[in-house]
Amino acid sequence: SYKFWATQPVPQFDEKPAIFEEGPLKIQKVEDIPDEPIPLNLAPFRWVTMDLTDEKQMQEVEKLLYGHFVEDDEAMFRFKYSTSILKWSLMSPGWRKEWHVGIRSGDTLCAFIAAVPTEIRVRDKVIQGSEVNFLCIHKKLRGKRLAPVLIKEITRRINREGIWQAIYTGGIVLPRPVSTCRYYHRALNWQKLYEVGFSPCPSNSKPAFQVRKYALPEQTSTKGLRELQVKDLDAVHSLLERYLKRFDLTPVFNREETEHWLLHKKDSYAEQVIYSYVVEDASGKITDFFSFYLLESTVIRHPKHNSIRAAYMFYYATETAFAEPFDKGALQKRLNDLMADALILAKRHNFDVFNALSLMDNALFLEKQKFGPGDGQLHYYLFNYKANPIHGGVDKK
Ligand code: YNC
Ligand code: MG
Repeated sequence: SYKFWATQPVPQFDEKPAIFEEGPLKIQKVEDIPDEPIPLNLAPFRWVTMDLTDEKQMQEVEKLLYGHFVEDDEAMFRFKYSTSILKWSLMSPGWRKEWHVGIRSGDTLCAFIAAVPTEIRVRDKVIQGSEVNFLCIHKKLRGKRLAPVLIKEITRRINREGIWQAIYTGGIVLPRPVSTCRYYHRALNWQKLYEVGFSPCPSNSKPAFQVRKYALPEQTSTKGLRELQVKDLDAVHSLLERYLKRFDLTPVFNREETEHWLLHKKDSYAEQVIYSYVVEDASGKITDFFSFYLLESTVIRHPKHNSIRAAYMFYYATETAFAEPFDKGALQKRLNDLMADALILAKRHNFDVFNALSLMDNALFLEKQKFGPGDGQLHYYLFNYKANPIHGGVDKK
């Protein structure tokens, strides 16, 4: 019943889940990829390449997503990607203008899809791939089979660069997730989350009790904790590289990418997106780091609140994971200490909620730090790559 996805090089649901050799599904050559766009047989639409260095075009993308991007099932909240977070997400090292694809009707931008290059490691194999995101079609143009056209066009543009694999995520089930995670939420401003309808009050509780339950200390407790600085990047790059090897599906960041994804640059962004902290021990060694990013959600039609400021757990790592012999209890303790401080810092920066997924080592701290499971799932997909199912990090080791 997946009319489009049944035609694509992705694993299908009827294929037996046996253990198999991992690798590409379909091999092609660049010279066999058309150098003309996929036909858009739907007047008055035309393809455009969005130049996101042009403030006006960046604002057009922001506006399309502001009105039409991902909502929750009850249409209470919608992701609100600022131009700062779009710049951070879509202009990462190696980005190409041609991978910021729009459809205009007359002058109006009415659909978008984008990708950036990334190295993806699946178990012991490293793939030169791409990450696809921001697939968005104006609400008035839904259900017209425009999404497959956008996907085929970005595939063509990526293939023209000799790249044949992609990673993407989504809340909906498509053929066929390589991994599935659950969202967890930790209230920082419970009263506001309650008012906007995000956090219900349990029947055996009262608002005042809930507020107390989620209260946080003013001060962090980890000795040597401070903001990430340029001088820390080599140490953080090495620590992150080693830490990510503990998991089966990760990006491979070079030093430049580590800088881009983790270091806030005041002069480049109107608004701070990435918040990163390191722990420096008495000898000056970086022993741990963690990071989270800001993504607001619009509260749709609410008399008092316009948006929620959500912190999303991003990358983290700790030397504690490399103790010989491996000590899971020590790792758990260290991660809980670090994440307790992450919550305090997010609160200090006026975030309303801290979100994390059931991946990496998160199961070691989610419950203790008072995260609760949400309704949402996030499915991970690989395009043109067959891989055995990938489970959360903690289950594995
Ligand atoms: C989705 N999210 O199943 P079948 S996530 C992929 N990802 O195809 P139509 C999707 N496919 O079932 P509409 C999808 N949602 O017949 C729907 N589909 O095989 C499939 N929402 O097309 C769907 N953004 O145009 C069906 O649907 C076909 O008008 C139907 O448009 C869909 O960015 C959409 O949630 C999602 O803007 C654009 O509803 C629209 O409904 C919308 O008739 C709100 O399409 C925003 C939203 C999705 C966020 C994301 C990741 C996208 C990944 C795309 C796949 C990339 C593959 C790799 C390419 C590079 C390869 C290389 C190398
Ligand atoms: Mg459509």
